Amino acid sequence: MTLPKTLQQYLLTELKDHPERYELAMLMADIATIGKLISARTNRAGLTDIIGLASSTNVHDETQAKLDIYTNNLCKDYLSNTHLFAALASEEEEKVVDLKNPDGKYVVAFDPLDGSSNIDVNMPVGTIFSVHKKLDTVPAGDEKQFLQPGREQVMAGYVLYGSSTMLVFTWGDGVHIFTLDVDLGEFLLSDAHVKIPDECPYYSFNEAYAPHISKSDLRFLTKIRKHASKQRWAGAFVADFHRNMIKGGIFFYPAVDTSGEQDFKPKLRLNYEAKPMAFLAEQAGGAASNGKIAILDIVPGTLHERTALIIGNKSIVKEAL
Ligand code: AHM
Ligand code: MG
Repeated sequence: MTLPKTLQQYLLTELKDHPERYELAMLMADIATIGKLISARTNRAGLTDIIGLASSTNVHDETQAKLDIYTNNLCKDYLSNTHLFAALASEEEEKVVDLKNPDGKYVVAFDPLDGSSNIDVNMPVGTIFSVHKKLDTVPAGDEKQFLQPGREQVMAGYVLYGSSTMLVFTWGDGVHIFTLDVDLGEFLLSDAHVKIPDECPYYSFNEAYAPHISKSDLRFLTKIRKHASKQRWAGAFVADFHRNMIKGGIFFYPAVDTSGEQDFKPKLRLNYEAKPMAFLAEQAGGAASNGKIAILDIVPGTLHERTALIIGNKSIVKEAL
């Protein structure tokens, strides 16, 4: 019987050739554990309502809020105990969290539960992470730890909680996919060195925004619609990115103006949404840009900075530039 490699086996095998990756392998194992815990909790999200009704408490709204908070606290608490990370940034934290690990050599940025409104309706959600080396020139809890360009990332990836739970990551030598075997409680290697197909059958853009984007973005959208024959919008970036990486496609979230005053604003966050996915996209032979420069070359100005994003098929991303 052949069984695919478990994540642990994979990481240990890699360490034979790259002993310098020891700490990153440990970090990956920690993030995988967090992914398993969040997977178990999101799978029970619908049941929490039933349990709430049984005790005659309507916890519906609270439950949703709880899941965002639960995932954020889990990342924070778990990682502060592993002593590998010095600091954490998160969509759910206004400021950098100093994890008080003086020996920590890395800092991590999280979107703990991307697409969290999908929880209401049993649709996919994800956890995104981006790892940088800690800068020794500033304190661990300084925002500057996270104002490093995406090119400096040493590891990045996501966990997708969909029809199955998948861990997708890169540490700079391709993109590797592991699928959670719930019975074994292990992530098993399902695809190594994934490449985005050259064909681009899919595009992901929220069509409701078409009347609210700039003229140049609309011209680009027209091109995308010609290239791709199918439109998909999961409402969770992780899920849309994943489809496009596997099947071939392009994801487009430009700045949007809903005020009618030509005040175009982007939505997605640079540090814990665009940067890690751009690292994955480039490692899978794709590209990512904000319409002007590669996402990985942007030097973030603030922790929660937002960016326009075009990511996926390389030749189409190039057309936008
Ligand atoms: P979130 O991190 O608060 O969940 O917001 C990000 C999400 C992305 O996952 C998704 O692509 C986008 O917001 C959907 O936005 P919209 O509802 O405007 O279509
Ligand atoms: Mg998000």
